[in-house]
Amino acid sequence: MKKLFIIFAISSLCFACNDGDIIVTEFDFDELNLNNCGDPGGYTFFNINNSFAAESISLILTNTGVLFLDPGVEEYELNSSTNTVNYRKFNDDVSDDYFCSNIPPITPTVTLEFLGESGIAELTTTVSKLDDDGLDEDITSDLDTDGDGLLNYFDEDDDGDNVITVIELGVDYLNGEAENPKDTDGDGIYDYLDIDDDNDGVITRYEDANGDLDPTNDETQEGIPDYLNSAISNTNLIDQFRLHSYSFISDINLVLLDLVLISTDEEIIQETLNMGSQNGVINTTVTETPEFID
Ligand SMILES: [Ca+2]
Ligand SMILES: [Ca+2]
Ligand SMILES: [Ca+2]
Ligand SMILES: [Ca+2]
Repeated sequence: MKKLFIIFAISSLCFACNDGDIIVTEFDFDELNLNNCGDPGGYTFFNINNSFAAESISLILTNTGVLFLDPGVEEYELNSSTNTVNYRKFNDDVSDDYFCSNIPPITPTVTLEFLGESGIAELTTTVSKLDDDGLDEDITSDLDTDGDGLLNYFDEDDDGDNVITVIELGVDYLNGEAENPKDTDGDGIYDYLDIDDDNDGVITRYEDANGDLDPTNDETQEGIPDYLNSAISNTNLIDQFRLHSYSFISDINLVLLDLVLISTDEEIIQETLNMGSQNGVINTTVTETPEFID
């Protein structure tokens, strides 16, 4: 068996046989071209290069749980049956369907294939959650002012009074005309962190006469909601949180380590092969109602 030991150079790889013929090819996979399909239990990752040669590098992972939800690094041992890597060259351009459709297309045909015999697949997931509530909140902080389980940076109602932060900040603050967020009762606690915004002794969440979990639409005196009117103290015992929403985006990077690729008569060893990154592998809006705990 011909052997060649290569330390991977990120964008290109050439290897030659002992007889001097150049067999492969440039590995020239775009780092931002990682793609995937599949579901919990079986994911396929692939990176296609149709620019200079019709070639692909792919990884099938089986027996996984749900991926992409939690930040961190997961490692998977490669083998030739359940967690498999393939490097392939084709006789024509190859599409995503080749990897993702239930019935793979008949064409193009594979002209050269290497199978991963061993190695490690290292999947790094980065998650960002944002509430877009008008504040520049510290995404490294564990602060959860209202104790509802949603950290402030992805909690759109930071004080848990059922009036969302973007409303409680005030228009003047949002458009840059006020230096500080609104503090209706002047007690030194900004409304978005104040559970009793008018300081009348009835918390804002309870000044919700119609009980729709929205204190902004309850006006005993026209033009001013009860929760901002210290002359009105309606009490409606509501110990529930409103529905919350925040954006959830996860990005991934996939690297193959100590990879041993074999074909019928060759073996390649690579210390590191970066299969690339995929931004927004999940890009969605999460809605949930935090559990109210006394
Ligand atoms: Ca919270
Ligand atoms: Ca917030
Ligand atoms: Ca408030
Ligand atoms: Ca009031």
